[in-house]
Amino acid sequence: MHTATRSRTIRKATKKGIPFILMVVGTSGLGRTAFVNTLCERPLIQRRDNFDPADTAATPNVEIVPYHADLEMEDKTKISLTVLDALNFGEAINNENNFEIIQNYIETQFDNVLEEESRIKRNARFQDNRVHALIYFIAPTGHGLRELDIELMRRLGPCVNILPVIALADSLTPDELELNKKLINEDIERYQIPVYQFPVNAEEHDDNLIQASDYLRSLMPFAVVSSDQLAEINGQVRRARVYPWGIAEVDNPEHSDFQALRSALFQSHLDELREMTTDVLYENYRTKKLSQSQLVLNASSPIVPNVQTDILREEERLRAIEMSVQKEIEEKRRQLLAREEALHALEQKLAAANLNAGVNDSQPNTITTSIPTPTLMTPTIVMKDVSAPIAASNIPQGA
Ligand SMILES: Nc1nc2c(ncn2[C@@H]2O[C@H](COP(=O)(O)OP(=O)(O)O)[C@@H](O)[C@H]2O)c(=O)[nH]1
Ligand SMILES: [Mg+2]
Repeated sequence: MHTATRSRTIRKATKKGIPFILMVVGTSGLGRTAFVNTLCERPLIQRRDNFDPADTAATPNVEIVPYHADLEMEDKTKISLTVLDALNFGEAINNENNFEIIQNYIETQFDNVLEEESRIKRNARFQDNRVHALIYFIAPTGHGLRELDIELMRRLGPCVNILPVIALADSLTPDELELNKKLINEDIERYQIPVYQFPVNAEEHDDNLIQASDYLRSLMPFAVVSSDQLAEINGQVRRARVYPWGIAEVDNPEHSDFQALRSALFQSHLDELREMTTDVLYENYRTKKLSQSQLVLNASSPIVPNVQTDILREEERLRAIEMSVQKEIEEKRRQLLAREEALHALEQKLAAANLNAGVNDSQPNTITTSIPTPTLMTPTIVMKDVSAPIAASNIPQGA
């Protein structure tokens, strides 16, 4: 379906607002809280004033804290926004654990969807909590990326749309900012960091989206200035950071890419980021996960043919025993019949002899009753008699 058509469908269908889940990651003090509050135009995250320095001494683990806001855009689009603030990131000596916690969080949301999709009866109240975008805050060092930045983005890029931003951008001069962007982009290329790629394919997307994408791509990584302060500039009230040496305006494209980033997230690329998450990132994860479980199955699969061969062999063995028992019974029967016939012949002989000697007819019975007749030999007795030695001797070798 064409993106524009799909977008309208989603928007129309969503009375409560389009769900959008945004994660913010960066070391403390890079302005995550200020950015979120500027983005939502309200103090969604309270700044931690009662900050206890003892907290940092223990280098606590990363903690992902959710915040919720219902937003209404200028074009009346409603967004049901969830912000996930990753606290304490990059504060440990070894940050391996940090990466893992964030990655696990994102992948768990994929796992939940995967589990829900494979259910026979769907849960009507299931919450799809897949993360649609991750804003990664890069320190305004004037150099390129730090090892921490490279590692985090490389690990998370395959499972979430990463939008890198230069934090506290007003602390750099325009020249420094330009150089910093160039160095970061070079590092992204050199280390093949899978950050979000604004779409280029004009056949799949409408012209407006491609145009917006071209512009946004040229700004990456976005220079961010956040502020909850208002300043009067040329008779207009604007959000800005005011210094004795000048003013940095949040919404002025000459000072900051904040407006461009906000409209990308909440307007031009809202559907695109959501679709990228569900149709590409999640699908890739799902394929990987399913092929992994297939591999596990294959690795253990020799057990399955083994079990089957064992069952077949056992069946064959039992059939062989059954057949030889059957044969033995038949042989016994044949022998008994032969004896019966011999007896019968003997009886007739005796009867004839008696007749010749003139003996009474009633006497031959004494002879017949002293020999058991075949009818007295019940098949069960025969089975018991023959099965034990036969079974033992008929087990196929190596069964
Ligand atoms: N210069 C400048 N300072 C900022 C900016 N955003 C936030 N700050 C300040 O940086 C400090 C840390 O910001 P905060 O939002 O609490 O950072 P967090 O630890 O990442 O949540 C605060 O004193 C903010 O006022 C910005 O864009 N530029
Ligand atoms: Mg904060």
